[in-house]
Amino acid sequence: MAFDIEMIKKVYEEMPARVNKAREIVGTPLTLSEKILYAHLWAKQPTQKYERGRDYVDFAPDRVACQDATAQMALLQFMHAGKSQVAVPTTVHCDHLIQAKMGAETDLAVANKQSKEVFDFLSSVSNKYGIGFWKPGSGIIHQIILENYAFPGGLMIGTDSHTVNAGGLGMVAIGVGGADAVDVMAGMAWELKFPKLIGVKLTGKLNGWTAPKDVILKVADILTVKGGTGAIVEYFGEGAKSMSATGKGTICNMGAEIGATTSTFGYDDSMRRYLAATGRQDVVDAADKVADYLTADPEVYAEPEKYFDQLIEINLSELEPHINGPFTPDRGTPVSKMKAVVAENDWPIKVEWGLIGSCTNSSYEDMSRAVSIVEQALEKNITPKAEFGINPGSEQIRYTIERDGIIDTFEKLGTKVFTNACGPCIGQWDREGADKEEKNTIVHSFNRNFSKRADGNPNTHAFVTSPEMVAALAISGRLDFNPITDTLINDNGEEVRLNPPTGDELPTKGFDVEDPGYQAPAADGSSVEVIVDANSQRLELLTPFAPWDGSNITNAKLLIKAEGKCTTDHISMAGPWLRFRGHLDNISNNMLIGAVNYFNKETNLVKNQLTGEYGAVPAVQRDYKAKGIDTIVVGDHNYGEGSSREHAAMEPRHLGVRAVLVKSFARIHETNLKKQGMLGLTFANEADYDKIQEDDTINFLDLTDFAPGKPLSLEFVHKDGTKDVIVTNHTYNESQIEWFKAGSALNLIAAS
Ligand code: MIC
Ligand code: SF4
Repeated sequence: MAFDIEMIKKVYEEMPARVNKAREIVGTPLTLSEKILYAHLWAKQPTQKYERGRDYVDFAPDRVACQDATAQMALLQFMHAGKSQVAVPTTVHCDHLIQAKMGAETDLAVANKQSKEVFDFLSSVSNKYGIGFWKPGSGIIHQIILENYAFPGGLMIGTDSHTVNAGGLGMVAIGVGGADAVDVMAGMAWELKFPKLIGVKLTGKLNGWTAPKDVILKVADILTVKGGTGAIVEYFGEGAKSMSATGKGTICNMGAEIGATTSTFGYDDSMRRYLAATGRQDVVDAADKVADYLTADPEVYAEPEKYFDQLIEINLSELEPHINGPFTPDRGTPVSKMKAVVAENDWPIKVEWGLIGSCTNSSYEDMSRAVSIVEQALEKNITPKAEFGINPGSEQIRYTIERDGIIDTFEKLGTKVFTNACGPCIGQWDREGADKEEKNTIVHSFNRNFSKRADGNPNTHAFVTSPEMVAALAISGRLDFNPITDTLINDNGEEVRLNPPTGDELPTKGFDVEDPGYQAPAADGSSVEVIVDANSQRLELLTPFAPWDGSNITNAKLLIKAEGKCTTDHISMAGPWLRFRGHLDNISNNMLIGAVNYFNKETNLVKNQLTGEYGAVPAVQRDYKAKGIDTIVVGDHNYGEGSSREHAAMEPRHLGVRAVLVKSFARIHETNLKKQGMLGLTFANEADYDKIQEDDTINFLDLTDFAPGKPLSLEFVHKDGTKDVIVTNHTYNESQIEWFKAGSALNLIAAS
């Protein structure tokens, strides 16, 4: 479990010279993000200035993290890379495949049985290739990374969009698809378009009911789900310093929900305290020697408007608790407006469940502040009106909050303590009655609230808020309850008020744990065998995708024109489908089943142009594939928002979709499409989306001249014989075009 202090010291040793050189080349004082990025160039010493939002740059990350649901595909790909060991420290975390139902003890045992094959596979691959393995029940990937591996000034990638959580400890940590992780594990450079920079200046101080979560709920409301695309969000100011490291983690975590590449904070005392409390005083000692390099230059914070591409200012003293939702994390409502907004909309007022946990909000501080509200309910004799569930972020947190009586207090209120894992956050929730699809409201401290996400019920209205607000709303049982102004009637018929939450940033008696759930890899893994049963329904070895045949794609059919929000949850749903994440053919049966068909407004019902009949998207696509007919998918804005799951790109690739043409892409998904040898295109003229008709046949006119910066023209032949030529843009550079030609990026690695 060693947190590789030698590697960290080396990063710090090399940092000053590289940053000083970068400052000279860039010619201005540097932001923190620039310092970290320039200190991690693949070429080591900076030799040129990179244009933000334009230049693709090769980086050398310090570390890779994978979670079970994405690690399967990442490691199946890595097995093709022909390496005996991973080239950089890497860990795998089992957290997504554990369903929440009865409570931790039973649920974990069930998961260990049901997903044995997958856990055994991940454990043996990890053992073989030198990867640290965190067993089921050890905790949620991002919490474990924060507790053990994250360090100020580091660069990390992870096969999960919330890898960005590690910004809470001053890292640049970025979510990627598995194929990107394979590059780094195989010892190659990792490519990223040099991000734009958004500065968020935090003044004032959080107080009363307001929590770090409210900062990001507010930022999401301002920037929307695509406002952070292609940018790093850098937080600074007095308000930043006054927040705990885990609170900073919460803010960075949900930066994924605004599409940001990542978010980060400068090194400060809160990070020192957290590192020391988690047994890493030596990281503090090493970081202190280069502290100036772990934060932006003072000129930047003095005149931020000069150095950031966009600047936002939030006064924490005036910030209100927020409740965001339903169905999208950027629909923010301050608590004082909730009564009016709930009444205006047809949202069910009664709160059925309050869930506290997920990688966003499962720290010791979160649990202790939430329990301070629960304690009041007990003391003031209030019976909670909703059910409660919690998922501690790690075994270390669970053990410590049990020792400190926090679990006991939660349980007195009838709370279900689920496994230290993702659980309901990713639809791993066997919620009683969800199949009835009744309209209802739940509140949670998670980050995402897309339709069907938590319990599979499209009519569940999920609202995202801070853990302490979840506790208050669940106790009151009302979505429009404002704990700052409203009172409750207790069991004795008295009017009572909930006082603002209190809690401890870190456990006063220190963290404690008996068995954190870690398995170190074999020193020499060459004799370790990795077994995949040929008849398995859960795992399937990969067959390489075919290379491009060098000709234009012609006579392709439109598979679906997706309307509105089309997140990775719509493209490759999680929940029950998580079990097929290691089996490409099986999971392909969920391809695009959540996307809304523009022509009939239905999900999973598209026209098969060959038969004229309507069928499920995967079935119709399999029919085209069987007949050797190519297809394309058309979509709206921010297509592929949300998860890093590359299944959303591999499934269409596997089933024979050739191109995805949309108004705009989410970053990770666009890269995933490129890596898997697909064409990801955007309308040069957004209004052309309207020209696409249900019975269209598509001909590429100039794919044979595919080149960086050169638009591609597609001819859409309509049913009545008329045609529209639509010009599309793309962002493929030279090497990415090679991935397309080779059939996938992995085919290129395997060939070398
Ligand atoms: C999520 O929050 O949607 C997930 C599940 O953690 C995903 C990864 C996955 O799909 O496995 C993510 O955010 O990248
Ligand atoms: Fe797990 Fe939810 Fe965090 Fe994704 S967002 S890593 S599913 S806890």
